[in-house]
Amino acid sequence: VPDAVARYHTHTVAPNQCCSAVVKEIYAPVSTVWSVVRRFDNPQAYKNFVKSCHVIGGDGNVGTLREVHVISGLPAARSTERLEILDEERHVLSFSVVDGDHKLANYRSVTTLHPTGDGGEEGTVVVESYVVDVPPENTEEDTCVFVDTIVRCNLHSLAQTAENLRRRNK
Ligand code: A8S
Repeated sequence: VPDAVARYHTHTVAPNQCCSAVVKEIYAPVSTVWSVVRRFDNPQAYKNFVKSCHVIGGDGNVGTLREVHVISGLPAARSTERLEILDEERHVLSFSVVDGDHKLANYRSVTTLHPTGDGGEEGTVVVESYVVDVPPENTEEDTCVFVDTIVRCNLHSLAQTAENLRRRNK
């Protein structure tokens, strides 16, 4: 784990940016978790804030663009996002935010999956880190608290989704 984490979760952070990471243990094999995470075209499979998502360009590989609409009640309605890394062997997905009506300028996240469990039940540790500009009227801390909350919610529902799939596949 340490090598892969250092490799993908070391970010260059400019003075006006902040960076953080969330870690979540999931009681399902990497293959099951990956089957959900790898679907750049279908984030609504586990991201509860996403109302709809449409691929607006690209062939599914790096450079593919999606337009995400989020549920009401959030300080934003839509986000345009670009696939940056999709590594099927190492289980790495990364995307960046390239447009939208929200405050998360230059957002980029990296999600990696790591197997756990020796002998018994197979599990997965998910690491998701991000870098984002701190909006002019905000502090670094408030920005990280806001984004950490969203990412934590997403990984919580990813766990539920993957653990349900695991139960079904047994
Ligand atoms: C993700 C991560 C984040 C998504 C944020 C941080 C967002 O979709 C929401 C609210 C916003 O204000 C910004 O992996 C934006 O999706 C839920 C619309 C980008």
